Amino acid sequence: MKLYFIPFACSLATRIAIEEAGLDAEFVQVLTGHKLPDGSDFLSVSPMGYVPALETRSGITLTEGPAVLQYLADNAADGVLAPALFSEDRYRMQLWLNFISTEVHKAVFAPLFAKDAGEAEKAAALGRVAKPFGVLSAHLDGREYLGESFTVADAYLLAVLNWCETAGVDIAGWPVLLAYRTRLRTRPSVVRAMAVEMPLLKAA
Ligand SMILES: N[C@@H](CCC(=O)N[C@@H](CS)C(=O)NCC(=O)O)C(=O)O
Repeated sequence: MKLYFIPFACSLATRIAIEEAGLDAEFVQVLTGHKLPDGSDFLSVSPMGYVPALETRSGITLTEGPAVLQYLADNAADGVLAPALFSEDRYRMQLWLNFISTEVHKAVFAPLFAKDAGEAEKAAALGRVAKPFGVLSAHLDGREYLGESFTVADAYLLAVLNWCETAGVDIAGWPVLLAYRTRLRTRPSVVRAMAVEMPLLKAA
């Protein structure tokens, strides 16, 4: 498997999943201007220019984080990254993957990081934080994970919550989310994944 990533982007969730499950993958960093280290164009792999993108062993290319994460989960040992297929818990995990992707990642953080977003757009994005963070906070109150055990949805949420400070979102206003992020950052797979990507982020 070949995993295309940008340090500390949402693709961090896929690295955490790979670490968590002990899967074998080659990582390829996407550089400025959608260039790949061999000089080729990442847009020929991922037409939107988005990470994560995954080339599977069978040769298909998957984009869209929730799809990539579920592919990894289905190629890991049972129960390591996701509840069993067709179980209620599996659908709940899918619910959270979609929620994080649409209500948090794209609705809030994408505009806050977008170079072409104006002040009004950024202010509107900040105004959209409270509702989904409130939902997540209420759900995680008294729970260790989004589901019964750690899944790729937690990896995705952690990757997104990592952006709060850079994006100007004061996570201290949601103590449950802050505690969840602090806890997950001590998980060995998360520690390893972040340790690999931090020097790459600093060098980028
Ligand atoms: N819909 C995509 C969005 C992925 C996405 O926004 N990726 C960002 C990093 S978090 C990216 O690759 N940005 C680089 C760019 O836009 O050129 C998904 O869910 O995977």
